[in-house]
Amino acid sequence: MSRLIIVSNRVALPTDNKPASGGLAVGLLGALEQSGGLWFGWSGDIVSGSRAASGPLVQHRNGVTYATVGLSRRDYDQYYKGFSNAMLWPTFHYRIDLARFDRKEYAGYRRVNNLLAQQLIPLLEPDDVIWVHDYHLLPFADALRAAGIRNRIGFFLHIPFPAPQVLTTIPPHEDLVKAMCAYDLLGFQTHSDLTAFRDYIEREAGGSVAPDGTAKAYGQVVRGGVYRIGIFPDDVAAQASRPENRKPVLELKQGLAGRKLIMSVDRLDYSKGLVERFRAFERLMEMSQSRQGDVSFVQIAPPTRSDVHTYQQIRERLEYEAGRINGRFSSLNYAPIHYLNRGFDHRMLMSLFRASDVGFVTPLRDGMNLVAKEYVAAQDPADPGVLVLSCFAGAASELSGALIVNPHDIDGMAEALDHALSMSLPQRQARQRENLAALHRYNLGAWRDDFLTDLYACPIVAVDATDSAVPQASASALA
Ligand code: ADQ
Repeated sequence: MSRLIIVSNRVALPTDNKPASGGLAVGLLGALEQSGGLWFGWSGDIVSGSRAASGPLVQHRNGVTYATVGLSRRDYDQYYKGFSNAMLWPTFHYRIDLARFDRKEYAGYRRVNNLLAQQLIPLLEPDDVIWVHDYHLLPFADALRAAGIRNRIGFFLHIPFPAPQVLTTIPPHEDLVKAMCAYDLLGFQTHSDLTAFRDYIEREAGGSVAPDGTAKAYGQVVRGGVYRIGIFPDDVAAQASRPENRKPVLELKQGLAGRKLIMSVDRLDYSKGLVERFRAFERLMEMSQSRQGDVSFVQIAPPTRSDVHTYQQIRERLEYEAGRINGRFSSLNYAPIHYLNRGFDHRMLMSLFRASDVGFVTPLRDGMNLVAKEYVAAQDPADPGVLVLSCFAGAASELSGALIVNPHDIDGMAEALDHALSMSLPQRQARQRENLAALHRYNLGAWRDDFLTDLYACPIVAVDATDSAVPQASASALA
């Protein structure tokens, strides 16, 4: 079996006290352990320029090899904080009002992709299969191909892929999509993401899409598919009912004094629709006097990317909204919103989900949204909570048992909360069964295995003696 090489922007090494965290890491590690593979990427450290260029640090943990590199301050500012998070992230989430383009940052983005590719090359073996993750690394395969690497290379985009009208607001959009075509296989979260990519190929790149979905553009051939990322629902269910968490959950319940509980958990990000969500909760209070004092809303959202300006702004805005709404509806022994601006242990979060009545997950745009899936998996089947979910999360097309809302419709969200809070037990159970069936169908193992099966089936790139930098499609890929 070929070795699997995973490449992601950040590599978090498991330690003795802290095993691999998050379902995604666990899912990918499973595949790495089987193939004796390697995980390559940025260590998260900012180092001096000479150390950044000194080659990866290679470490072995539990049968997996980790190769990590540091980034210089300039690389971090231009590649990570700049083009990736101030241009690609907002634009791919349809927030062109928040996007900021800077040519130097784009040059830095391409430079760091080249630099990372150069650092990986000495570690590669001829039949390794390479799986690259996310928007920081759109041109990574292009950099490898330019250096003559012919291995199979696949890419999975964890965030949405925008419609061409939005994508073309990025000045070097053509350069980016051309670079993406250097991959053998592109994986997207949903059909609308894949369709957006194909639309760009046909309408902007003057390329074509064959009936089998293979795209041909810029003299390159790339396959594309939808691979719905999931979780391991049984693992989440086990975490949610851990006896260790019983005490804090009991304390929470005592604090609620019989009130119903609405729960939300996100990274603090403007794509997650937090302000609109707070307003919808406020509208629920306005709509119905009986809800005042009867329901509490817990929002957990630790800061991320806090050195990016727009993230500082969203934090200030939310603190203001939480204070304002609490000022309106609190009494001496009741505050409607508990806004916790810090991280929690993942297993504890799953127990809190189980203890709640409603999971309120309303991103303005989201690739998939694993929190929605974790909320469902954490529920007690005998007395499940109700998921209220944004129609703009990838998960909405699978979780038909959720109450689907438009996060721009504050009244609609408030009504959905009201409906969820008053839903009968048989209705909740029926919805939970529907959602759980979807979770099992699209679990994390299926996502990983389907993607890798398709990647291993891609034909090896043929060597073209006239131009080694341009990968040539094999005839079978066009069939
Ligand atoms: P994220 O934007 O980080 O991921 P999401 O999928 O909701 O969003 O969460 C990923 C993981 O982070 C989940 O396991 C969740 O429990 C955890 N998490 C989120 N908030 C947390 C918090 N406050 N404390 C602790 N853990 C928290 C990106 C894309 C998504 C896509 C995923 C996976 O933006 O659309 O679903 O990648 O592809």
